[in-house]
Parts: sequence; structure tokens; C-alpha cells
Amino acid sequence: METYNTLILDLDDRILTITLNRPQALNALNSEVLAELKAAFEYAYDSPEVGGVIITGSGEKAFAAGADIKEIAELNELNARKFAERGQELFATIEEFEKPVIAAVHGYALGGGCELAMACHIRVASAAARFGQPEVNLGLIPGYGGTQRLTRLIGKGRALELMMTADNIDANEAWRIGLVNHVADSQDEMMDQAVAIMRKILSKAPLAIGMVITSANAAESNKEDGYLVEANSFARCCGTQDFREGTAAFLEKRQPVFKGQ
Ligand code: DAK
Repeated sequence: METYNTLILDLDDRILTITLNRPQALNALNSEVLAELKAAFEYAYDSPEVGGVIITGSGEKAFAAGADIKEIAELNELNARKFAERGQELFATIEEFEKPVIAAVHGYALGGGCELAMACHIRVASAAARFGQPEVNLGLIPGYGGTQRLTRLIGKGRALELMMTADNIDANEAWRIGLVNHVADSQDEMMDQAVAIMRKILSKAPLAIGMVITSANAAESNKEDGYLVEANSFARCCGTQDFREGTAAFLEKRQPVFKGQ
């Protein structure tokens, strides 16, 4: 595993925990963080020892307080496109990753930080989490897919209100409107919950998990027919050894042993 300046990586029993580690800047997402996240996901993709990824933030104040405003302030029309393309590509990689990705959110998840959490497949928050899209305060709009993912997750009316008022909401409100899956009492319990969910997912057939992710993503795509993607994925599952093993184990009244093949 490479070493990183802005991330801490920890691999434990097939769970790769990526901790955003710029606590002095509330884990704001600068170009180095984005480049290192890209490298970390390439490692997670290539490595058979990694079954799934949990993303969290270091320190007690923030998951990530957004894109780095010092860097954004330097953008002009020439370099902004590259900046946008790099970021959007990374967030799409996370959303389409065929191993499960869980965001464990404690403290601020604002702007690009909220967008990063939304690109993950599942969100677990601590009670001290706060979510918001304050970009309009800076004369900007969300640029990492936030206008799209927030609208899909919580509905257009609520998403527009959050993005137009720049208001923050707390973890319970985020749970009530469907932005997060679970709220834990503390940061430690949040990590325990994220790990427990990940362990449950990792006990299932890995190729089927990947195809669930791909098929669910297709439900939100206007480029492909989600039902067709589901039918094709279903057919591919039926060609796997894990499908033989899963059905045989059920019929033989034993636990399946999946190999991801
Ligand atoms: N960027 C850089 N530094 C940040 C930061 C950020 N987003 N947020 C906080 N910091 C830094 C602060 O400057 C401060 O640094 P020092 O002054 O100590 O050097 C340190 O973190 C601690 O912050 P505070 O002193 O402000 O802490 P408080 O507890 O008082 O306040 C806060 C916490 C989260 C309420 C406050 O820091 C805050 O409002 N932060 C900014 C939140 C924000 O506006 N986030 C949205 C950023 S805009 C795009 C893609 C993405 C985006 C746009 C385009 N394209 C692809 C085109 C996304 C944009 C954004 O995310």
C-alpha cells in the first residue's frame, strides 16, 4: 500500500478505511486529496484483499467542509474545466465502484464533503453530523454532482431548498429526509455501525453485490435502460460459481462459502 500525505489508509479484515486527514482545514478537499483518493480507489479496485471501503474524516469537527476554498478562489475559466472533470470522474468512480463504499460522517459534511458522502453507496452519520450545500454563499453551485445526487436522494423540493438557502441540517433531519441511512450516538458507534453493515455485505456473494450496485445506478441513468441492465446482470449472476454455491448451500441447509467467482 502506498503512503499518502492527506489520507490515512487502514486495511483490516477486507475493509479498507480511508480517512481524510487534513483536520486543520476541516478535511477540505484540495487537489492533492482528490488525486490521492483516486490512487486509493485504484488500489482498492486492484487489490483482492479489499472487499469494501469506508470513507471517514479525521478529527472531531468534520467529515469534509467542502472543496478547498483557497484553491477554488484561484480558478479561472481556463483551469476550471479540468478541475471539474477530474472531480466529477473521481466521484463517478466511487458511485460506480463494484465493491461497497460506505461514508461514515461525523461533524461537517458541507459542499463537496456532502457530495462525497452522497457518491458513496450508504451513509452512516454520528449525531453530531451536519450536512449542507452552501456553495451559493460563494457564488457557486455544487460541482461534484451534488445537484443531481441530492435531488435523487431527497427529492427536488427539499434539494432546491437546501441548495438555495445554503442551510445546514443536523443528522436526525438528514435521516428523516433520506440523506443518511443511520444515525449513531457517537463517532465510535458510527464507525462500529459502518463496520457492522460492511461485514454483513461482505458475507454475501461479491459479484452479486457489484451487480446490485451497477443495476441500482442504472435506475438513475438516462443513458441506459435499468431493466435491461438488471436482466443482463441477473443472467451474469446465473453464470457464476457463487450462484451455484449459494443455491446449493440453501438446499443442503448449510452456510454458503462465496469466492467471488
Ligand atoms: N476550504 C478551505 N479551508 C477551510 C474550509 C474549506 N472549505 N472550511 C474550513 N476551512 C478552514 C478554515 O479556513 C480554518 O482555517 P484557518 O483559518 O484555521 O487556517 C479552519 O478550516 C477551521 O475553520 P473555521 O475556523 O472556519 O471553523 P469554524 O468551526 O468556525 O467553522 C465551518 C466551521 C465549517 C462552519 C466553516 O469553516 C465554514 O463555513 N467552512 C466553509 C464551508 C463551505 O462553504 N463549504 C463549501 C465549500 S465550496 C466544483 C466541484 C465542487 C465544488 C464546486 C465546484 N466543480 C467541479 C466545478 C464544491 C464547492 C464547495 O464545496
